[in-house]
Amino acid sequence: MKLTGVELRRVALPLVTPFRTSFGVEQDRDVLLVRAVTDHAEGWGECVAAAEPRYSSEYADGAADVLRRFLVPATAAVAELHPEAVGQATAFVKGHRMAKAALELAVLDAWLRSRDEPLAGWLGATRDRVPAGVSVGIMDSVPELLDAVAAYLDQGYLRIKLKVEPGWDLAPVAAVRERFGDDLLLQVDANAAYTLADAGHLAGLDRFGLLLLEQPLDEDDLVGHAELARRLATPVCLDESITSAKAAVDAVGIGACRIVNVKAGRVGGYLEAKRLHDACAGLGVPLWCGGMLETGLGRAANVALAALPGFTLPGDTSASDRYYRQDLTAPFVLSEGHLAVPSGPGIGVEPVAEILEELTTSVEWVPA
Ligand code: NPQ
Ligand code: MG
Repeated sequence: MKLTGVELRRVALPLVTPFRTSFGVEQDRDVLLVRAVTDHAEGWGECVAAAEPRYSSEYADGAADVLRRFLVPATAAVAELHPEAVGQATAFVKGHRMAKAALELAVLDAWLRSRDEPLAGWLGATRDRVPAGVSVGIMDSVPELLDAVAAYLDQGYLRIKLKVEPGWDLAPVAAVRERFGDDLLLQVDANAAYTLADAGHLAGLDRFGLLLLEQPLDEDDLVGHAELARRLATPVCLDESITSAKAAVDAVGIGACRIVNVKAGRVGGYLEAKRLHDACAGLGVPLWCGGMLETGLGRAANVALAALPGFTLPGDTSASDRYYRQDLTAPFVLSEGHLAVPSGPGIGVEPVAEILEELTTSVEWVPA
């Protein structure tokens, strides 16, 4: 297989409701899509980078720049293209994992489609549906939050994740526990909004029986997380800090976390995510699949990954309508709190042509 060229397409999807986290408020998902055209088949990748570098250092315009100037040319120079070759050909570029992951997924999708093979099976998935959790943004009031959580539970979501920040933590968690009971699978995500000085305050979460506390401290602060973890009964889970399979093994090894949130984009692609899965599953570390407000294209690949046996907790793999009234693909829908793993070749879904055109804000062709 040889690369003919790559299309970099920006698409803007309005969110059904603003999504507030400790790092900002999102109104629209401005997303970079990558379409790999090869001599055998075409494939889609979705870059998880946001428009602004608030969750991580990467952002969509930066990803497009490194793709057009470095990653696509290096991949186009590969004579016998295959999924592993993308990571090898682009290894000279430091960082830019989300950009690399998007290109690797597009090539992987094209390669799997040319072989008529679904992504899930190729990755080693052992299930045909995955349990769905939902990430619930920071709200203006506790009653508003309780209404939102009640609606998600009515829809069938099997696990609730509350976004927290200083000033919005113990009270919302207490209210959700009080209203929905101790059996509700409940966890919180701080997106790095705290410091070690908050350890005593965060220990106040221990009485709520949370599944986990996600990324309380800075991305770079593994040692701080290890110290915090020693002071909490609630298990610490890392998201932003986990940039590779090795980072995950190291974090677990020093006691910085007991649970890992896996996002293929954050670790540089699905191949690295698979290596992370195999290493952590071997250590008995519980995994779950994170989410980055993906369109149906990225969501399809997430659901395939979440079907691997090491993913023992429900993920942020929500239905399309959690985020979008109109998804780019046929919508992912909840059935008894689960999403079906796509069974078609590659990622198993395609954009609906008219919707894709309608939501596209720019298109650039990068020839090989
Ligand atoms: C997390 N996701 O686990 C992320 C954070 C997040 C579902 O909570 C645009 C792009 C907006 C990426 C908002 C969930 C985003 C984003 C939140 C990622 O930390
Ligand atoms: Mg997170």
